[in-house]
Amino acid sequence: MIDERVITRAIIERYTDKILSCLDVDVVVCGGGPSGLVASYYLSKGGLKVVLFERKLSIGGGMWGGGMMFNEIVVQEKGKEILDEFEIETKPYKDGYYTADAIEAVCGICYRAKRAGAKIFNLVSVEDLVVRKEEVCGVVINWTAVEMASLHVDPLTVMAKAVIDATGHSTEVVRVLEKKMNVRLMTPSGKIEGEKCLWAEVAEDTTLENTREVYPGLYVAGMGANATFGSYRMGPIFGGMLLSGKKVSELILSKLK
Ligand code: 48F
Repeated sequence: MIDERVITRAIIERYTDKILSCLDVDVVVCGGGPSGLVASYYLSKGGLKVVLFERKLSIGGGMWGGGMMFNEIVVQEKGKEILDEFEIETKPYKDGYYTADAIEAVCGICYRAKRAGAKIFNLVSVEDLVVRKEEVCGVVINWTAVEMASLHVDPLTVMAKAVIDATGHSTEVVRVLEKKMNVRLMTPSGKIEGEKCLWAEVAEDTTLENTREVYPGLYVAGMGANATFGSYRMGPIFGGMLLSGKKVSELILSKLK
């Protein structure tokens, strides 16, 4: 016999337990695209308590659609090594280029991040930060549905030792800090430098260089790193995103461990 009351109670209780266990964590990852998911995996594997908030219903960001909805992605040798770790199949294309199925890549990375211990919440947007003594020490979250309906509903907070802005092109979290706190970021101008047009070769390298702390307690990874530090976009080659997720995890692990 199936009792609807049990189903409802199970969902509410389990979700409540899950979110209660994430109110004070080591790392909050904002955005569940490739860089945020890879970072969550390595950070969790390294023993840190990690929670990821993704605005949309689906995790995966810009990876599902490959290039222009042709759902294949391209990675170079170093990116392939990360996909190998996730046991995602890659096929050699030309010297130094590999392809992978975008769906397998998203699902595989997400699955392993979760199994490594990361808590993942979809349908939740990071709308603000908690900043104390010139250091980011938490995020302010709300249901995406509240945001979409422009409802006047106050948010809740999650405290963290480190926050990663992995929100992609929009660099939403860094933008909030810049707009509200009038702070000097660790960029050349002290502000968000802004994304440049597409140049895959340069952008892939600079994504890694730009993956770093941009303000005490706040790190940038993925496309957001290039947008913050004023570099190029790269289009549907994803090695830089994967490597950026790994690099930000190493930076945070060496700081917190
Ligand atoms: O854009 P996205 O995939 O970020 P990424 O990891 O990868 C970029 C590539 O997909 C591609 C590219 C190159 O290869 O240029 O664009 O840097 O994923 C970002 C995720 O963050 C979510 C958004 O819905 C997406 O899934 N997001 C954005 N703002 C917020 C957010 C927010 N304020 N709170 C929660 N999630």
